[in-house]
Amino acid sequence: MEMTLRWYGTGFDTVTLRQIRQIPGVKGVITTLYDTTPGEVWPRERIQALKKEVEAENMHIAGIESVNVCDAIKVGSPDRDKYIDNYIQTLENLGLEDIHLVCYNFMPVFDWTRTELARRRHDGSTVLAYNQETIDSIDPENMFASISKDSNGAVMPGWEPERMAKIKELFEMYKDIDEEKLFANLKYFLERIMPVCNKYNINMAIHPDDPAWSVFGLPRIIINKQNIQRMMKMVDDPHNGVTFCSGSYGTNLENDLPDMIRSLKGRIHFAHVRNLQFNCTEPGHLDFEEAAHLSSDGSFDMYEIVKALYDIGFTGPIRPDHGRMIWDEVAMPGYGLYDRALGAAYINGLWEAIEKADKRGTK
Ligand code: CS2
Ligand code: MN
Repeated sequence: MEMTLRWYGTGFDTVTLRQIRQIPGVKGVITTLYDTTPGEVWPRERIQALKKEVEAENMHIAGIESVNVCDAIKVGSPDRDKYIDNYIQTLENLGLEDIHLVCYNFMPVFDWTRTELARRRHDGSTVLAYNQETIDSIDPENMFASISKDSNGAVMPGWEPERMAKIKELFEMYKDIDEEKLFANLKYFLERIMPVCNKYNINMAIHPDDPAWSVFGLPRIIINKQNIQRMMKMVDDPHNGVTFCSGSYGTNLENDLPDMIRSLKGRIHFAHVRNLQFNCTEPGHLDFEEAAHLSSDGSFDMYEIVKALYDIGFTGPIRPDHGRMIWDEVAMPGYGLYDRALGAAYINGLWEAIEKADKRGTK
């Protein structure tokens, strides 16, 4: 594996490349052109400029998160081919710049869904949290307004104000889309982009739906082992793979994370590692919050997750996912420097221990 950190780019991120470079073992960043709109072509010059900026701090771009897929492609509108052509052109431009990993998602309307961006924990840190009763009581069209006051002024990925301003239209676009149609539209998209991925050896890594079930009556498909297997079989190409995100698949307690990782051997191109703390597991009253990465701070066994990645011979980029807001940092919720740096150090420690035990034959 290669330890990385997500960076939103100058002007969008409170964290600098130099700070990232100072986290032990981090030489790669996962980045994006944050001001592009889904559906538009990423100009090659802008990709080059981004690369230069990262390389000037002695790092490299380990992958892109995300090249977002526009709604026309997800719903399969008559004009989708035009947008897929643009996506292919973006992939070509990335390939020409020697970038070989692209994370994306196929979630309708919302990217991740949380009900709070700054829930206070026992230790005074603040974290993103999800409460089912709150979800059930709010109008999805007001979701953005209800949580954005805690965003510390940052534009949250997938929750861009321009998109949220069109929320009614978005729901309208998806009204006839069920899971089968979404699968079919994903297949169509993947079949069209695989040739360019093969040409430039670009690994496509679909991010799971977060949380891993349907919200607000919208269909969600990248939620469990069975559906990912279906997604990979329907376009059976090694470049059609996944981002294994423990914090997203882990929202659904039926998902056995280490078992899922083992079943995805060879097709996990990117890993997001984060821990969740479940406060209530009763359906209808489910409540969880994002914990520190350390196993004992939350509900997951992080050793088993990292060990499963080690055991399948995972060599791709890995990153700590959302962190808590600690030490009075003011940053995009989930994306401060401090707790993610602690997460990176912890995951590095787990990996080193697992690797050394393996080499000594005492796993
Ligand atoms: C990320 C997602 O912050 C997060 O939860 O893991 O927003 C992820 O970047 C997208 O879903 C990938 O397209
Ligand atoms: Mn993730």
